[in-house]
Amino acid sequence: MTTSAPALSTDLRRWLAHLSDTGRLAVIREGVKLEHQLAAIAKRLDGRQAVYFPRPGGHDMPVVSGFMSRRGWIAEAMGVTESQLLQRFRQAAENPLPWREVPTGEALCQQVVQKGVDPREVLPIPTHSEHDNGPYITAGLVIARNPKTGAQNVSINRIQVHSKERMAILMLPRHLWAFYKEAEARQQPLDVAVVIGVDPLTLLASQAIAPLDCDELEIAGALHGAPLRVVKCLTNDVRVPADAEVVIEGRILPGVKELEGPFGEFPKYYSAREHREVIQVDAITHRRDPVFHTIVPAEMEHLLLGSIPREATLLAHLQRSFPNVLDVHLSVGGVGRYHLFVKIRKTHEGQPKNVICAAFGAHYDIKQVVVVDDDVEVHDPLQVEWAVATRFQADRDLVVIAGAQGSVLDPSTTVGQEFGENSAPPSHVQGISAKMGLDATKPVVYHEHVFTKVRVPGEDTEDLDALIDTSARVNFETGKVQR
Ligand SMILES: Cc1cc2nc3c(=O)[nH]c(=O)nc-3n(C[C@H](O)[C@H](O)[C@H](O)COP(=O)(O)O)c2cc1C
Ligand SMILES: [Mn+2]
Repeated sequence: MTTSAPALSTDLRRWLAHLSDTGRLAVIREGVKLEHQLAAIAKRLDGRQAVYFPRPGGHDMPVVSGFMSRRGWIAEAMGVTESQLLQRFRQAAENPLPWREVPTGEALCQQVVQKGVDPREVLPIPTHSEHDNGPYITAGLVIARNPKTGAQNVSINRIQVHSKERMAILMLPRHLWAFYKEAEARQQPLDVAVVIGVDPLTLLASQAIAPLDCDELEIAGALHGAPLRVVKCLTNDVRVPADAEVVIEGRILPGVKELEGPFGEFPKYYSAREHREVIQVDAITHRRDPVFHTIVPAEMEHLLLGSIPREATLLAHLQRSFPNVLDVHLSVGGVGRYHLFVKIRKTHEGQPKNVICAAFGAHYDIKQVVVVDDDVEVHDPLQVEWAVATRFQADRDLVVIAGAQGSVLDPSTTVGQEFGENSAPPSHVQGISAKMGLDATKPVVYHEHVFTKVRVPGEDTEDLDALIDTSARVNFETGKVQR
């Protein structure tokens, strides 16, 4: 396995040039509208080509989208094959590499400094989905420091830009939220940087499910195979990737909330309009001629950035208790979050149900677990469905748990709930969900060939390139082959 990634994926512009050189980047004509049209085009090309929009909505700054929209591209950016992806990510997550700080003068992201400006005027921020409440930053890495320890954290959070100096942010109860609550308890704002336009591996590292106080920028360094160059923000102490395209410096204000949403989210539904925390903008810094990155919600770039680091963590978690767990996959149909497929080498009849229970506890988003044998490819949903069709019996192999915590963005968890003044139930009852596990494994011992998968000797090994005669044409009147 290669351990150092190729340099092209440690730099956004080189990665974009590489996609372009290999026919994977579509350049769209100038003047596309930021409202809906840009996202519509990016969505049409989702998973096929990244998209580059010069001068969208009359802005000088171009927008790029979809440069991480295939599993194979992400593996390529990491310098490994698809089958090594999870192992490589896990290795980096377990061996973070501290960053290296550079002075302001060496940081590309601070070449241009703007204060007192409206983000909507400086930046080409798209409005994505039909019912979105205006323009949203969807690919911003929010970096903050733990007020207690000073350790940094990185996450992507959707940010609604609704006035000159203020932006509303959705923080689910994870690390950024914990830092904010700590600052708020001291009646202090939480300093943040919103970093837009980073290299593919730093983007991926932002999604690591790491322990509190593990700075995900160090996981980015480990993925790069070299310490990430960072620089201190100009108006606060947050350290940001020095070569990022755009950085918005600001503070999440204590005790201030403004209405945010609706917004089309990863499950392909809208999340409700609610009061959310607010970022006060202090400065915008950027490279000369920067590129702005937007992620179209619920499309492949969004789903994969979340699902691959999660798969890596879930695999590590399950393997700690069950060494015979071989692989996991969060299916695209399950929006890369809700449906987990687990491959095991089963030795005891009860094992799959234990694995199911452990997976439910590994992440609250997981709603359905299917356990399959080692002759089933978990990354292929057709094979998993075949295993369910032929190895699963609902009265014997089904596990159901009622009333557990699920994803607050799963609309089916709201059925039967009272809706409050801003169309959402109170937060402590949001996302209550059943869990379902399916043991789709075959018995350890079975009669003769009852569970032997049909195969034809040679089906995997016959050399078709050598065997297919491309110059031959058949005369179907005579049945003879001609050349
Ligand atoms: C495109 C994208 C958008 C996201 N939007 C949000 C969001 O609005 N709020 C949120 O809490 N998490 C969001 N996430 C998920 C977090 O970024 C992710 O869970 C992250 O790993 C959390 O970091 P933490 O474990 O350090 O808290 C988003 C992820 C992606 C890829
Ligand atoms: Mn974290």
